[in-house]
Amino acid sequence: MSNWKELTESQRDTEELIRENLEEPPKYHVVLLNDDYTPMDFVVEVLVKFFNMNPEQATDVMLTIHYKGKARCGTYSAEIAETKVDQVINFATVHQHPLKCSMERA
Ligand code: TYC
Repeated sequence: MSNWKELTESQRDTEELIRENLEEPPKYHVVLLNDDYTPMDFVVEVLVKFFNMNPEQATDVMLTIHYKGKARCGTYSAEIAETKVDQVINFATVHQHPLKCSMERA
């Protein structure tokens, strides 16, 4: 292999690496799911506490979940979305509610 070919190949690899690293990291929606047992007030509390909603917004979102089955509560980087899901599930578990929370690629 000639030195020139090696040079252009390594240059192409470098350019590819730069392009990959310039891409925006993926975002994730954090989603709350409806169930028949978690009290409405508790869901409102979760939305205020972990998703920085005011009580009116939180009530709207809770009712959307209640009537439609689920709703997006916020969109974050992978690490932040994972942390929110863990926090919500831990908080619900401690209070013995079966509230489900997951993340979806935005
Ligand atoms: N469906 C629940 C009830 O009637 C309320 C609820 C709303 C539960 C949203 C979960 O993510 C949820 N008590």
